[in-house]
Amino acid sequence: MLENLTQKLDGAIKNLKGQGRISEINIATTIKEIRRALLDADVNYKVAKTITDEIKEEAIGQKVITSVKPGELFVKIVSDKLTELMGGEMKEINTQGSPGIILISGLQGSGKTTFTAKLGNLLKKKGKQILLAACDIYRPAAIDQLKALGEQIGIDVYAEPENKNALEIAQNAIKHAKSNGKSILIVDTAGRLAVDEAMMKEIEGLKRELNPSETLFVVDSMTGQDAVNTAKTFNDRLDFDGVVLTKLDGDSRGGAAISIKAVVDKPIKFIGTGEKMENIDIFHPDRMAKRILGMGDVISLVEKAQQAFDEEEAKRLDKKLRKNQLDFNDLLSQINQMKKLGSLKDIAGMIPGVGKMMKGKEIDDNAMVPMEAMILSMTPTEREKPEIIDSNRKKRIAQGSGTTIQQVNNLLKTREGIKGMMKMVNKSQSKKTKNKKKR
Ligand SMILES: Nc1nc2c(ncn2[C@@H]2O[C@H](COP(=O)(O)OP(=O)(O)OP(=O)(O)O)[C@@H](O)[C@H]2O)c(=O)[nH]1
Ligand SMILES: [Mg+2]
Repeated sequence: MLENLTQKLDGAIKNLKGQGRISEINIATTIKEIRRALLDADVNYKVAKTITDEIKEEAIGQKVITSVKPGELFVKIVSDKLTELMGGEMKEINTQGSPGIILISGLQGSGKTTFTAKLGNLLKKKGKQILLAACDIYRPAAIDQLKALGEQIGIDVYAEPENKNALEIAQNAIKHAKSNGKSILIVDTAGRLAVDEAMMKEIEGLKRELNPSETLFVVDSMTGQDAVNTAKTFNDRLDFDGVVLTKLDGDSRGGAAISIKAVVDKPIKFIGTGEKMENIDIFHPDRMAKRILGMGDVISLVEKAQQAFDEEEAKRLDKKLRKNQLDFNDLLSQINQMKKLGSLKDIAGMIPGVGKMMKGKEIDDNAMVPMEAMILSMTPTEREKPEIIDSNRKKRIAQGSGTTIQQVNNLLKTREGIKGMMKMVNKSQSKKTKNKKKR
């Protein structure tokens, strides 16, 4: 996510790192480079100019604090400025009402339908009763798309395939939600290729009549400056409550994330980072700023992990680990858990330092595939008692999984490595408990 910008900002700030203090002279190049980096990332020109002017002013005005190096101080100033620019505090959505109604708007292909389902899934995990309404009456496949997603995440979808009146469908969906004990209704609507009057009228009418507790505007971050312009046009007509930036996982240069709040004065509330239902993040300006500056985002990573990991499964594994009984069934289950976290590249970017370390290196999301294939080629007994895997079995496993004997050997070694590590953890844990007992 936004690797290019991170890389360039890092380069710009590096110049300052060796300096004893920040001065008008040594900061000039850095500021210029930061501005260029922002412009290259498609940040709105005015926004880039204002923020760099402010950074400069603040940096020069800083008293010299001997304990803080100028480079670090400067990174902090930039991080604070970026945070402020992206809205400062995280802003929650309003789901009050019976049901609370969330209206989704945006251009064609921006990711509205995908987001409708992702948001439903997120709210469902928080224990809410969700209903999705299919109000895209133009594209015949739209209803089926939402229904398929609803089925996948176990959420009801209200649709009327024969009805050509979006407002009527939405109103019936509200009734349906009420009589079926649903607390939140998310309304997916139709998009157009470009802003056009008919679409604007329709979405305006929906907002007026439904009186939603929250109206969200979904925009594809890969469209760069256009994303900001469309947001402005929609906001002028719709006065929406928040922005959803999708496709931040792709080649998006990220400028939209940085400029939208400044230009439209509406907060970004969610970001989409992939096609899967789990690829949705609540937008936290401070965490995003840290991520952009390559400082990592451990909090988001932990939250993601907590969401993806099945607590029961974690407990079971922990028990086995402590008894030193880890087998390949467990490794397989770990691989499946990892997959739920999202792309390895995104995960790497969230760990401080790792994103930078991996810069320019391709992180292969398929790295786990051979490992998984090899484990799947083992018999149940082999997975439980890997020590019985002799050269004949190795050969069979390699053939079955399309790998080499060397790879099978490596996998077996990996397991030994994990076991060794666990032994160490166990030892230090038991020492800790012993110490506690002493006290
Ligand atoms: N990589 C990536 N793809 C996404 C994301 N969000 C949506 N997509 C993909 O973008 C395409 C369009 O998404 P939809 O949800 O159908 O978009 P829409 O706004 O409902 O489109 P219309 O109904 O035609 O107006 C689909 O292929 C999605 O899988 C995202 O965050 N990242
Ligand atoms: Mg759609």
